Amino acid sequence: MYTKLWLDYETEDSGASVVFDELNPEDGKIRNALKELKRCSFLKDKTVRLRMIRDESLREEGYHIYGNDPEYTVEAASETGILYGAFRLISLIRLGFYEVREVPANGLRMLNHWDNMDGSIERGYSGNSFFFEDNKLIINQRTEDYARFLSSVGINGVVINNVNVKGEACRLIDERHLPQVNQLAELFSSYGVKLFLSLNYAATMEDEHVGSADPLDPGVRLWWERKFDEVYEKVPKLGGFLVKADSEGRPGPFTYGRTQAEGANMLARALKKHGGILIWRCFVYNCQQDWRDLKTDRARAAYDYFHDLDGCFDDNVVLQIKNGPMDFQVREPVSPLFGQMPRTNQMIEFQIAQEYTGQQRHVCFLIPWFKQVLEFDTYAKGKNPGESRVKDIVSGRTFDYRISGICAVSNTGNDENWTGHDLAAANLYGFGRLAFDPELSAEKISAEWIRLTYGDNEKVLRNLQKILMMSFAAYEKYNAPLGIGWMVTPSVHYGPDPDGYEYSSWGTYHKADCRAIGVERNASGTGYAGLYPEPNASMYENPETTPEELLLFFHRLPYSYVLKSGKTIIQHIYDTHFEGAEDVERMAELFGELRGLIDGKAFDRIEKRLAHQLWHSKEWRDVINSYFYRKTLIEDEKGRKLY
Ligand code: GCV
Repeated sequence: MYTKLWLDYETEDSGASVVFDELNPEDGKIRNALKELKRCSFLKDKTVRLRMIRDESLREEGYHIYGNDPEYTVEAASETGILYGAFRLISLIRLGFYEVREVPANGLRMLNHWDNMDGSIERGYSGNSFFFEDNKLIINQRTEDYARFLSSVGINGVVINNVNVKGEACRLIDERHLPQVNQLAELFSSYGVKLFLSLNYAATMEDEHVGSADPLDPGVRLWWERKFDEVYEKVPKLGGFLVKADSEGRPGPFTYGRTQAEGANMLARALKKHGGILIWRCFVYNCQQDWRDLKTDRARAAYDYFHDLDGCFDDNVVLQIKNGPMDFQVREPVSPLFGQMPRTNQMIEFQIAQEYTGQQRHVCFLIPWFKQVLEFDTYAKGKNPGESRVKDIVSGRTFDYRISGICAVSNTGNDENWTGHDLAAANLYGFGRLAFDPELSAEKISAEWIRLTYGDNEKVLRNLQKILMMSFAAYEKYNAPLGIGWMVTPSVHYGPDPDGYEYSSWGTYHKADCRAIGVERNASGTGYAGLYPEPNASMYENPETTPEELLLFFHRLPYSYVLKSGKTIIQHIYDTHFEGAEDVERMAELFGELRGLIDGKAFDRIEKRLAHQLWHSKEWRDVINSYFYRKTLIEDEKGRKLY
């Protein structure tokens, strides 16, 4: 058994009576819309008219919903729009109905699963995969419920296997798995979601007749053409492929002295006639760096490898760029690639799997953070407001991209509650809603999720919303300070270990000594700050104008440097770490007040995780504060206990 998250309204066929207008009730999406409306007992005695209309402004996925109790109409220009509209109507009725006309802002709204075919999940914190077990695909009711979740929040694409394609996953595009891949593609498609696969770039190496993965080798090209012909014959609705190349041990075009564009285009051309798209990741960097090397800056890597290739990628390639230049730290600047490749399709990659943000054992509602990233103005089109914020770029508006959008590394697994921490489901729901409509506020999204999941009790809404809305800031406070990142335990990425990555090959250093901390990334350092268009380059160049939450990411500064608050860096570190743990204490209290108001099993699960978070936040606090105390021997002004 598993919970049904925000769609927990299943009852016997007792919902709305549905009238069809200009549409085929036999279409899979329409059938699913009908099924959904029939499931809702609160729609009993209501009539819902589903109407297909010609209205270009609604495009492929928009809808118009209007009506007065007990009669409602969902209009759309496609079956997908009708299905999304039906889901939206259901939540609107539960939340308080008002008329809406909505069209998604982003073309691609995807989830990436890092699921392996043996059933494990890389960076998975909620059990095993529900897509794979023992090197086989799983398709069951849970798969369908997952498709319902995605569709209900407007997610329209899913990559089911890990970008690190290994073992049996290399054979996911072979005859033996394709019938099931097709079954899955059909199932998802009937919910308006396209299926994608991650691809092993070097698959051709395993064919003894080819023995190469050089993108300019005609034998390699021919192999992929034939392979995609076979795949699309068996899986006609496949959306395309995602590739991680030349990164963290994955093979890629660099092995042959070719560029990332040559590698991507080779695959994209073979996909073109099938209408498939190729999503190519920009997470390319040297993970064998010498920590003594003070010149190489990992933060620059994606920009240095990709920026000059603008205009070289085919039009069915889209570059998938992580939100920041490093790797999903709790605070990073926005990747400087956004806005600086006007002739190359781009999409942004977030991570709702909480690899560095508490691994779904800590509450960390990420939507306020994602909003900050999306609102960041790249000034790529000069100073006109609203033209080149990250959200304008990835929605394709700024440069008229043919393909663009938003994706996130998924946080789901086969745990009873899907996401390990019950409250982590707010990130799944919230990501979908935000990808559909980046204008939604984090407050609105969290309120919707709470009410759809836990009902309308005012206190539940108030307390849970407070917990969610304070959680990201709390986590940031007890984590690595002022944007410096990477004070986690290596490899598992959980718990504090301030020097864990300091003398490693991963390029992630804070360089704390007894006098100063931080990496100089302005012109006198690695020059990273200068990669941004003005006025951002100048803003980051100077510590006085750098946003303080990123101060140590951009600058190396003495502990005595005074922040705008009037506090020194060292005092700020002490204070924020004490505050972070206090915030968690408050979160646990707020939750404790909800005993008896939410389902007992869910209550117990959340209470246990909050107790762990409280203990762990104190561990973070004491380790980080003691680390800096021992480095600097500077006392806490408030005389609190340091070790
Ligand atoms: C899938 C980080 C993670 C890896 C992950 C990688 C990536 O480095 O720790 O587990 O690999 O990002 O995004 O490809």
